Amino acid sequence: MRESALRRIWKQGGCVLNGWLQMPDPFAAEIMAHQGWDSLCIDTQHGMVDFQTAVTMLQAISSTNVTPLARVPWNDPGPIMKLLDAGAYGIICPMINTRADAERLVATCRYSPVGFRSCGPTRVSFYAGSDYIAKANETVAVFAMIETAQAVENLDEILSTPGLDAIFIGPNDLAMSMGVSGGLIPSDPKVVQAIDNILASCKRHGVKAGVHTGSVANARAMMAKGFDFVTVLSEARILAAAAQQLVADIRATGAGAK
Ligand code: 3PY
Ligand code: MG
Repeated sequence: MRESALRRIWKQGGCVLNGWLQMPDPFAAEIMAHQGWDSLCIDTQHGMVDFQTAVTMLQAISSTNVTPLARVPWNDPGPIMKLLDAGAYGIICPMINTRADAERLVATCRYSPVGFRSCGPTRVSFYAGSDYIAKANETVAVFAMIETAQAVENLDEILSTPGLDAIFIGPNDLAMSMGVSGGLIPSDPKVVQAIDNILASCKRHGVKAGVHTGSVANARAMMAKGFDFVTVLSEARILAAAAQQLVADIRATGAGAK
């Protein structure tokens, strides 16, 4: 079985540095895969990526040892199982608000007798190796997104779901569900406190804690707090920021001015 870098890092007690892919392009995914991230997540919820393009992006990531993950649009077994069959070594699922949501998500990602994942590892058995079916249940990482006030209320029940590996905080949706404006770098003290509380609960339950961050400083701060999985921006945001800076630097010299 091809190794999951994510699981190796967690076993060693480290923090996984995860990149985020929203552009529907295997070349962009390949470029990102060669930049030193531990894992890369293809965002099929808010990213511009359909299933067929996700397959080509997974193939591009396969040219490296970066662990491929996918965020799914919803807690729906059909698309989740297809992305697992295509090669995702982990699933990040939005809006897990109750214990029942979390149980359904875990069962979707696990073969019988643990869950009800249907057997058909069409591409992943070539990516992972011929022992994929035997090792899949212990390899695939299941992330429940905690991003609503309801999820925070039900946190202990969600975190005690057997087989749930990790949670992933969506700061935008969490803030909005708490009645304040969203953003990847939360500033409202209520949201900041909620994130600290979620992290502390994860530590108590032995569940890995992940968060989406909006800058290098924000990512470093979350790592220092003890998060086990930190995502920074996305390739689209990184491209936009770098291009904006480059254009501004050239304009600042007066070059090209009419
Ligand atoms: C959010 O901030 O709500 C997210 O889903 C980030 O991935
Ligand atoms: Mg969200």
